[in-house]
Amino acid sequence: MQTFNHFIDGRFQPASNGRTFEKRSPTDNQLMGQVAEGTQADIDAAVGAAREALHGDWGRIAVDRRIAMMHAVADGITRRFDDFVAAEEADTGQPHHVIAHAFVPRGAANFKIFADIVKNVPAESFVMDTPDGAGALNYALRKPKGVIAVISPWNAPLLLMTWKVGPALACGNTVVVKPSEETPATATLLGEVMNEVGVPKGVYNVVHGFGPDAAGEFLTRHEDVDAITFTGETATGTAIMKAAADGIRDVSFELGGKNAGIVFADCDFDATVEGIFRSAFMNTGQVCLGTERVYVERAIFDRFVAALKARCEGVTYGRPSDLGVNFGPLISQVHRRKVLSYYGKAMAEGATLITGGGVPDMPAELAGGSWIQPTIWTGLPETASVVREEIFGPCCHVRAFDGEEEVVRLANANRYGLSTTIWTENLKRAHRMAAAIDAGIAWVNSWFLRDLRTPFGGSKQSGIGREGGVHSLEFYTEMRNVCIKL
Ligand code: NAD
Ligand code: 6OD
Repeated sequence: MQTFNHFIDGRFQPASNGRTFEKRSPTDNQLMGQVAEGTQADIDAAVGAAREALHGDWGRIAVDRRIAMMHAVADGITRRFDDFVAAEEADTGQPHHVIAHAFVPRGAANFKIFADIVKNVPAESFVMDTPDGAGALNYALRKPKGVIAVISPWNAPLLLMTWKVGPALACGNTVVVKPSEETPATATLLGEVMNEVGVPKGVYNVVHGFGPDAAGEFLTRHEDVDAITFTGETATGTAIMKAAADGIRDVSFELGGKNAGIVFADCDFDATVEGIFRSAFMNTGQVCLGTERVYVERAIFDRFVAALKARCEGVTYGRPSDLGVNFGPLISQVHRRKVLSYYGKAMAEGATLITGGGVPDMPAELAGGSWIQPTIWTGLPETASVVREEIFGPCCHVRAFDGEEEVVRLANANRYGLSTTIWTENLKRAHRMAAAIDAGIAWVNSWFLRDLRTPFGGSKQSGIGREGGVHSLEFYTEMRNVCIKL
């Protein structure tokens, strides 16, 4: 049995009132441990420690030393790779290959890349004329924004948290992280790494707990928080934006998606089936960038649906540590009830069920887990709830289309605009489609292929702002103009 305490001012500590909540395994619903339940006093202490560190060692540290420390954090994650993999597998129940090859390496990369960017980004400068002929020199200083609140979700906990903590710290800020209540493990473990590599106390703080009227909201409403970076549901983003309005705090939001996968008849068929399968079903469909709407050009529709069905019916369920397993459970029983309610709605709205639609038979020791079948529907109108709303589960609706104009109209008729994945061997068409789809990210013949220097974020109700590369610096620093009369 584990205890997940807060990490405040460099020390692990329980909640101020001693309260905890349970963390259960998604794999078998067994009790894994108790998590400190953050209070207002805990948030006050964490924000206070973060502010103190800004005024203290962290505020005074030389940039080179700060950058070296960020590399040390990345190396610390790599050194304790197996611990991070085990913690993330236990928290999420996702297969070893996803955690070990994709998510945990990104934890380390998120520290390295932003350290390098901060070190190398040039400063803006302008020389100007003055009436006396002497001139003046303007240059821009990048100052850290201050104390940053990081609110993160459960679907790729380490990747998504460090995607914000990495640039925030590299830019000289301090952070208070409120990880998802579902996945406390890797944020806690990162506290150990921070101490191991000598990051000053108060720079990285973690307060566990819930969102509304709890640690999350206490943090976003805290008057000494300078900016809020959030990944999660669009509805939560709305609540946080209201909280941020008091005190005019800046926000960066990575929110929900209902992303369209677009398959043209001229695609590389086998690679496309594999690509769409990954984009719809990786991480049991719990990826914001995932494809829940698939549009397939009519000429290959039947063949494509049959191939995707076969791929779904070949998945292997089981514990993350079993290397033959490639399909994990959903994060919780609560989330499974939500996804299953959509499975029910699809049928009630007249879907044709191609495969799945329920819960797989599992051996007795795993029967308590949040297992669910990958599911494909066809035959629904675009007005159906499973075609319009984000489900965040392993399911997609597949529809035939005729021509680019129709598919652009269908893909764009949604309130979200996070990503799209387009499959075609026609280069001109690829460029046209990438420009035409309303999305922050357009992948062509690929999906979730990430270069961390690129802008990342959503259009429409999928987010506010862009992070990644120098775009992260835009959010995590404030530019100050210095004008020197020569
Ligand atoms: P969520 O919005 O329920 O929770 C995210 C975090 O916000 C959690 O830590 C939660 O405790 C906290 N929270 C909830 N209400 C709050 C409030 N009122 N004030 C402050 N904090 C609050 O999201 P989730 O269920 O953890 O994650 C799934 C969602 O995240 C999906 O919608 C998915 O699309 C989205 N997501 C988006 C991206 C992206 O990059 N765009 C990435 C991953 C996940
Ligand atoms: O790759 C990233 O940087 C990122 N933010 C991925 C988001 C995945 C959503 O589930």
